Amino acid sequence: MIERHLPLVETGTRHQVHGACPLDCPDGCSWEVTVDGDRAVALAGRKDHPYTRGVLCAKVNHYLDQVYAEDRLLYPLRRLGPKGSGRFERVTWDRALSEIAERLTAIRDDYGGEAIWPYQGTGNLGYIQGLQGKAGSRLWNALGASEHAMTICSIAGQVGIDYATGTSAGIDPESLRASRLIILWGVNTLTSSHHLWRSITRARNHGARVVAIDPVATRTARLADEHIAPIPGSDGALAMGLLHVVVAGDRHDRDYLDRHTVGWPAFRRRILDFTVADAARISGVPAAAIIALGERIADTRPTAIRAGIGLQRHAGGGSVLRLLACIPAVTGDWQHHGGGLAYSTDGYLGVDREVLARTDLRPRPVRSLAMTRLADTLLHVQDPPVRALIVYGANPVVSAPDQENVRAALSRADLLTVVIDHFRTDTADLADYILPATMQPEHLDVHDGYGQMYVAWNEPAVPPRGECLPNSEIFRRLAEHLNLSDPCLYDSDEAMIEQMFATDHPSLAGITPESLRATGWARLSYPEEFVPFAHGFPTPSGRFEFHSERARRDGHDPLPGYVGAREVTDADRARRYPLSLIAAAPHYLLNSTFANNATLSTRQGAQTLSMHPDDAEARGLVGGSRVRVFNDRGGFDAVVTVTTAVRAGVVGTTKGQWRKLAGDSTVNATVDERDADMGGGAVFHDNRVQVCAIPDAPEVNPDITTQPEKDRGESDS
Ligand SMILES: Nc1nc2c(c(=O)[nH]1)N[C@H]1C(S)=C(S)[C@@H](COP(=O)(O)OP(=O)(O)OC[C@H]3O[C@@H](n4cnc5c(=O)[nH]c(N)nc54)[C@H](O)[C@@H]3O)O[C@H]1N2
Ligand SMILES: Nc1nc2c(c(=O)[nH]1)N[C@H]1C(S)=C(S)[C@@H](COP(=O)(O)OP(=O)(O)OC[C@H]3O[C@@H](n4cnc5c(=O)[nH]c(N)nc54)[C@H](O)[C@@H]3O)O[C@H]1N2
Ligand code: SF4
Ligand SMILES: [Mo]
Repeated sequence: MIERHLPLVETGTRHQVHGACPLDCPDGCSWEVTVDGDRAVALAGRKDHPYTRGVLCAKVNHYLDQVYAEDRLLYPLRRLGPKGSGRFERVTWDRALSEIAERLTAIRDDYGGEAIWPYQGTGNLGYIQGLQGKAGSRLWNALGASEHAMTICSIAGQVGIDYATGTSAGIDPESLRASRLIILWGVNTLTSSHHLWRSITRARNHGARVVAIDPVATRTARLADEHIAPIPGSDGALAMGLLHVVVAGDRHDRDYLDRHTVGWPAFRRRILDFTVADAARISGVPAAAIIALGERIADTRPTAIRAGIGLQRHAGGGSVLRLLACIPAVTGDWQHHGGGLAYSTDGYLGVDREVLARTDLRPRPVRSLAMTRLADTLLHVQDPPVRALIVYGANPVVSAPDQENVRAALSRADLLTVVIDHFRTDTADLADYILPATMQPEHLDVHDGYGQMYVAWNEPAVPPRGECLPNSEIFRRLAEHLNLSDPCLYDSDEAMIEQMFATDHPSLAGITPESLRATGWARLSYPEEFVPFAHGFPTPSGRFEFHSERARRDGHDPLPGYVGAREVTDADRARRYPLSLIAAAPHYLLNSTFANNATLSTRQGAQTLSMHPDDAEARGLVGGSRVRVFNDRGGFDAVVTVTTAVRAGVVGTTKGQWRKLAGDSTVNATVDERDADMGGGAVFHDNRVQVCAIPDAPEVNPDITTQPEKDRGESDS
């Protein structure tokens, strides 16, 4: 009999237990759960945490509502009736897991392990229960399952930056406090990572200027000193124009370029050949604004660029981040605290990830399946076909591109689909088995954040509701039902944490599992004024690589340059679908998480579509008009907001709403399953649509679709 490793839970009267937010957010907050008896009664940001500073966010303030929600999954369920009928029956864990194990074994015998696709999303970023540690990897590797490629979020930009700097981990975002010019490029900081605003405010108090570059006047852009609104996907041209201003004015840092970079002469020629007029024509940004910002960049040390993930969801997404990394190399900003590019800090926590993943357990090399090619892979890939899909921490019916085909693919009668989640999501509706997972106060985990430099411990605070189990425990039990013998498949959560910390990586100096468990959080062991590339770059040459042999070998241009969007720039498509749609982060939801929360979904309001007055007038639309937003892939309904916050030709909405709560379909019904230039990244914002009124639909009072931004009686961060 295998020992069960359920988390230990203290019981007693009111006490505090420290933990961390598990969600896919750069801020990686540390929190404190107040427990009364065996119930979590309050959740607050850790006051002593230098990044969280006692404040969570508008979403996670409602996290405990979700823990105790009536619609929370509490027991394993098995499908009754045809797929998608929505009828399930309660079964025991043993029954569910033994039937799943039997099906997986048969599939593996008939088609090989690669017919199994473990489809892990971003619902939990933990090292034990979530994505950072690729929870479940050991089991999937022992089975020889296909590898799951995380292409849905930030990969294109990571690959692009890596060609130039040798890593995708940029500067410490908190170093922005020392910046004199901050460029928030394709990021809606106040919605998607609001804790950074403190560092920005500190810089501003010392005279720094903040420029937002976004096709949409977001709440972040509105609070910046200057807003530049390029055509979506044209940022590479804008970056080249800015570089042209710096270099043509002979304001580049020759000394830095000589000592720390390779390929400068060729890249310099490319910059000089790309004129400000080219940049203005392609980006739609007036030449005067490009010249003014280029001169400001030339004049201001240190300048920091905070690039968002939204920026790279286009065909040229890798190339544009590669170009943004070049700006601080040309100006020499990489050598200054407060200068350089901040994109992700993923990688600074130097734990041993391989000991968690254990790819050595694979019986043979396996194929990799891209998360963003779910429909195509399930419908068309053979050799072997995918016969089992195990979905956890993900809601692909909502979040993946090509929604109509994702639904069709998940409706395949011959596909075994297991969904492990907290709620009956749109994806769970199409499952054969739904398994209930614990939520953050109910399990053990370790976290970092991809926009800060801390590590955090999440101690289980309360017993799991119903029969919920941690992902890690579900995988241990499944391994047992599969009769797998490798002892590492049965390691406890604590044992895995010990293993991942058993490294002498300098970032962990002074940090042990025991010390972390005691304190709840620690700053990684990097200098307070951290300048990551002060002494060189982790590239093959040890320098910043304008010219990259690795890029050339991977089939890319060896030099950085502008690569345009695909649909946005397609003239033929533009005739049929004249509007470029951006579906960015919603303020009150986190991806599709919280869409079933009554308070937050009310605050988020109906699916709105922001449209420029000219585009609205041309279609006879007014604020509150109900419209269909569509292209040849599918469509969704929305309520129009007429606003100059978007430029003409661009419409804006948000991701994340559940299909079954929003109507028949949501934004990703219009998005193509297509790769960006690098890393197979997704292209959510490189999407053309048409919009028409829904005949006879009553107008909706636009004031009730989204509540006024500042009048909600609670902190709106
Ligand atoms: N409240 C909330 N917070 C979140 C999330 C959420 O859903 N809700 N999601 C989390 C996740 S998973 C991620 S990856 C991050 C994402 O957060 P961000 O990095 O902020 O990314 P997005 O919201 O997709 O897009 C950011 C901005 O980029 C703009 N944009 C789109 N296309 C272009 C372009 O071509 N050029 C320029 N310059 N700008 C462009 C959009 O208009 C948008 O305002 O946020 C995380 N935080
Ligand atoms: N149109 C458009 N689409 C987008 C984007 C966009 O900008 N525009 N952004 C994309 C981005 S950046 C991302 S990251 C993806 C995110 O897409 P997904 O990875 O699918 O994330 P969510 O939609 O939040 O779904 C996460 C699910 O995990 C569940 N979950 C949370 N914690 C746990 C746990 O501990 N165990 C288990 N088993 N389940 C858990 C939650 O309840 C939720 O149902 O969406 C992408 N989709
Ligand atoms: S800001 Fe981000 S990390 Fe912090 S509580 Fe909210 S979602 Fe979690
Ligand atoms: Mo993401």
